[in-house]
Amino acid sequence: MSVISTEINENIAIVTVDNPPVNALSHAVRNGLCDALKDVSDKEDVQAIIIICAGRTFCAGADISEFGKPPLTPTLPDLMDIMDGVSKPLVAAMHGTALGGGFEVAMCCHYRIMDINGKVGLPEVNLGLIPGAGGTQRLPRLIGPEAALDMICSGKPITAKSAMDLGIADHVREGNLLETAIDFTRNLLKDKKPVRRVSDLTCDADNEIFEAYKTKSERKFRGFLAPFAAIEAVKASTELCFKDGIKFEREKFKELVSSSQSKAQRHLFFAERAAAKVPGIDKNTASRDIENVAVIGGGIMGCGIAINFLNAGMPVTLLEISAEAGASAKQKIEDIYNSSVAKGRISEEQMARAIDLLTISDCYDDLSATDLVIEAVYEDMDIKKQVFEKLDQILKPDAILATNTSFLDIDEIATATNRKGDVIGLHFFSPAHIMPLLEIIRTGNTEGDVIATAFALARKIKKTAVLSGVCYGFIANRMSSCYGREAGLLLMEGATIEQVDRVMYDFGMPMGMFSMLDMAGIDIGVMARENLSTDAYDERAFSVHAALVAEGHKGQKTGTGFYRYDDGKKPNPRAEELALEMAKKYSITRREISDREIEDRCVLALVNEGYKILEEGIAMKESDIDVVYALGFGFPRYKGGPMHYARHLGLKKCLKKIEEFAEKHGERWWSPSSLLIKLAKEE
Ligand code: T1G
Repeated sequence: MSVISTEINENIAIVTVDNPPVNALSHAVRNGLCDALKDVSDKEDVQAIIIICAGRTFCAGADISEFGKPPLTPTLPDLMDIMDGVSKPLVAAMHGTALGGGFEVAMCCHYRIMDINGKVGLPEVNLGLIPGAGGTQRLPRLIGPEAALDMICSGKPITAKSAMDLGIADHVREGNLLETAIDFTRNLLKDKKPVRRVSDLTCDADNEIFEAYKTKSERKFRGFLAPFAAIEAVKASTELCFKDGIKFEREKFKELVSSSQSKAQRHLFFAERAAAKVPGIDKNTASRDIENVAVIGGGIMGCGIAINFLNAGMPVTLLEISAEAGASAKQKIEDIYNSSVAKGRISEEQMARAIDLLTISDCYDDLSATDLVIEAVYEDMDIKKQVFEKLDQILKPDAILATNTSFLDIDEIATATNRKGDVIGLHFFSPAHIMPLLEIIRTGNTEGDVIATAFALARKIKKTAVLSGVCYGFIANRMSSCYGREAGLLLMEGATIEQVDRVMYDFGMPMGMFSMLDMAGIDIGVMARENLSTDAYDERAFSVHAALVAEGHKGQKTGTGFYRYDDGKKPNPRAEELALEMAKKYSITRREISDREIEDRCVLALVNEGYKILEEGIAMKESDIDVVYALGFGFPRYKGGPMHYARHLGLKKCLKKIEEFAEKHGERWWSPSSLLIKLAKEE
């Protein structure tokens, strides 16, 4: 089947791209478009040309799977050159998401019309790139450099209305796009509208706007290369002629496409999509209809979980222990929505529609017709088992029973029911209505259709889901506790709170471990460890944490934790004293510790545990672990996740350091993963 077809409608040529699923500008598409445009340009009876796409969207960009391979001609810039040479009106008719190279193709046209629900955007920065087919030169000429900077550096698409307002779209419509495009083009010809090349336009701007934008971007795009390259390329559009600007853009693009950052970000792009591909579960696997949801527990997690489903237009019953507790939970949810309305993220009507879908209850019997129940009660095994016992008694036969537990053994929770196959873990990350990651945890008995249902639900609530088996902390928290262990031990051994945090912040984490603990509440982890036997974790590493909590230093919520917050953010002297006291208690000799050792121990603890999680079959593939740690804990996307980063460093090199740590700090935590040993040998 050809990916390009051409139809002549009287004096208009209609060139259609049909390359499912997203009409990516693959080599075949580029080749076909070049041939079609040359062909129809030569036809005397053709007076105008429309480019349109079949399927669900206009071209969604270059074919990302081609990156990293030798470029095949015609390249996208070759196609743009041909388009810029067309001397008949070229009209792009866009629907769906015209992104990246797709939007650049549209900007190479002389006129652009859009479906009212369509979007356009240049998301290349999300792949560690900049637009590489004229986007950084044409968009500023169309909408001005400042608006272009926002679109290109944010990578965020804009709606058809905004595109119209900005002067990108000439016409927006509802109804049949092709008919509209033909009518629009006929009018162009009737009115003898000229060929209107964007490359003929010019744009200029004060240099200050680029300096100001760079300063504004420092914090937001810390560590990333692409946004700053984009600023340079847009700046070039105001200083150089179009031809030289294109050359500048091309050079920058080439640097980025071969960079480790772009390879890492492209890896995550595909990894996030691959996570939903579970062996034995595919489009044909039956899943259960989930029309309504119940959440048990109206704490901050329960409320956040409920909001996900309310936002997806699903009725939610939130069960609390009393009417008062229920009212307080409803207030929490309303406060969250009110804050989104105040920030202009949603309208009053959207909030009203969501709240209308919410029912508060304090009676389990109200859940008897519920399709899916998610418990988000106190992180205590006995309490969770009591909840599941009750649910088992009242829920209808094919209901799904889910737990939001972060650590606990879900196989054990399931023993409280007579329907183990219907029990699954749905582990959300706080704040649950914002964090994009969902860990789906299958027990030894979870039915395949229950897993398939969970993945379908994740798509519906716009979460990226990763499948995990049952172990303490599943993938995310098990790995994070290893990183936390090393941070705690480094503090005892002589590193300072600020040093450990600075090193990992400079590595690219959103914040250091101790800052994160203060934000989340140090007491959460302390309470979780109280239920653990002391051979399950390194008591020394978390002794300062426990002592701080015992003295009321729980983190930001109490004003003091590892840091104090009464006068800016400074290390809490009490925490530093406790580090000395605990080092003495555990006879740990303190020493000067290098930044290099801090980074190696924190990162390689993640890597080693990640390979252990893989070899135990808890995670299905390395890329799943990368998705969990990038989306769950903000591992820098330009490093691709712990496992991708380990391969970037070299597994042999990683293994050697891990063996040195085992030598120095003992095998208990540093015994190298056998899978890592195997893979390092094969490297
Ligand atoms: N290339 C190759 N495959 C792509 C693709 C692309 N651009 N976009 C999507 N896919 C695959 C994806 O891997 C998945 O495959 C399937 O399509 C459905 O995707 C020169 C250099 C368009 C908003 O960054 O944002 O142009 O898993 O599950 O949720 O300047 O896909 O089914 O095998 O995401 O409906 C710029 C990336 C490229 C857009 C649709 N464009 N794509 O979302 O479906 S660089 C992008 C998306 C570029 C130029 C530069 C989304 C989507 P599989 P999906 P979706």
